[in-house]
Amino acid sequence: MKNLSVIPVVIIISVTMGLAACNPTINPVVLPSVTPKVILSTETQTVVPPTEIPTVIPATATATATLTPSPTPIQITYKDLSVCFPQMSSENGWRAANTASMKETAKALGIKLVYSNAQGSQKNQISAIQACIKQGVNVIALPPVVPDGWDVILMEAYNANIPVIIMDRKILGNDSLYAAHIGSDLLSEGKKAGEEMNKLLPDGGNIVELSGIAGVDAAYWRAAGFRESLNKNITIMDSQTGKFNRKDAFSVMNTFLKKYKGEIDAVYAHNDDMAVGVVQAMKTAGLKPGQTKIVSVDGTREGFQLLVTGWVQAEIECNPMMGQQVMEMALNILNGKQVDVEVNTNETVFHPEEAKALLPTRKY
Ligand code: GYE
Repeated sequence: MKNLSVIPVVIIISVTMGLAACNPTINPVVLPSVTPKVILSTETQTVVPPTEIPTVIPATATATATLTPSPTPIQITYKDLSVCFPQMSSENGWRAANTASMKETAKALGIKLVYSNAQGSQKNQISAIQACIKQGVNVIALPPVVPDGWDVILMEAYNANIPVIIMDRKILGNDSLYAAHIGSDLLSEGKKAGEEMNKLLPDGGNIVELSGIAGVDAAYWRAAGFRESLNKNITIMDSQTGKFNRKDAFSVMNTFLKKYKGEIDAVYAHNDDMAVGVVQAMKTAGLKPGQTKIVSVDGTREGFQLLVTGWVQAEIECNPMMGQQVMEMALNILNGKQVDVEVNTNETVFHPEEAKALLPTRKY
């Protein structure tokens, strides 16, 4: 009897998920997971007998609509959750804070976190997701190292009824294969950076840009937004990738300082690690704080220190502390609740004036 009552539920939901995938008006992500060990309790769930399974499910139907409502719906709690977190890398302080936020939140809520570090490789991230699917996790929270090439693995997760939350960077491809994206508004960060640069150079000037890793959306949108808001009287003399790290940024800035000696009024760095490298190069070249302005992105403690010491004039915040938002969303999805498909983290802009007071409480 037990087995019979489970099968129809699985069939109904699979059929409905199939339809949802074909119909863009249905977001498959709001469907509850059917991972039996968490969702279904045959003791309390009344199930539609096989003969009542509709042969054609209307396009607007949802999985919950096909189930006879149980008198007391089973609510999943945080303690039931196992979340797969195939982190992309450990490239800098921002990433470390992002990892810590996920680990600390999971610990505090009693969630089982399946963490791995892909060392910057998409191949490793895909293998980690495959292992998680095998293991039968409830949710996958994926910070994608690159935007492309996710459809096949996301389809595997989809077929295993494991919802995926994309976090931090975004992906391209079939957006019906994942539940939602939680992360920064990268275009807006770029625009804010441009606005800050305009304020620093009201009469125009020459600047150089240290962009993030080529092909990564954080680099793409930060560059695009910046160009959108930058005044026409400011010239971007050069733009090279500092690969989001201080070592590469140091060597790029060294070259810039030699090539454009005395011509650079300001620098736009796509993240704080690179701003640190830029400052090292400026020090080596004998520049003083504030002589050449810097606008940077992230707002890490190190970035704040550069604000306080006068090297950086504006910090565009990019908040890595997403643990709470990701876990809350995971729980809501599993409980069949509607979730927003695009959730932005709260972010602001910091200047030297407020940096000193805020530095002691800065978490990352
Ligand atoms: O700004 C940077 C990190 O993806 C938004 O990645 C993130 C970026 C962040 O390396 O410091």
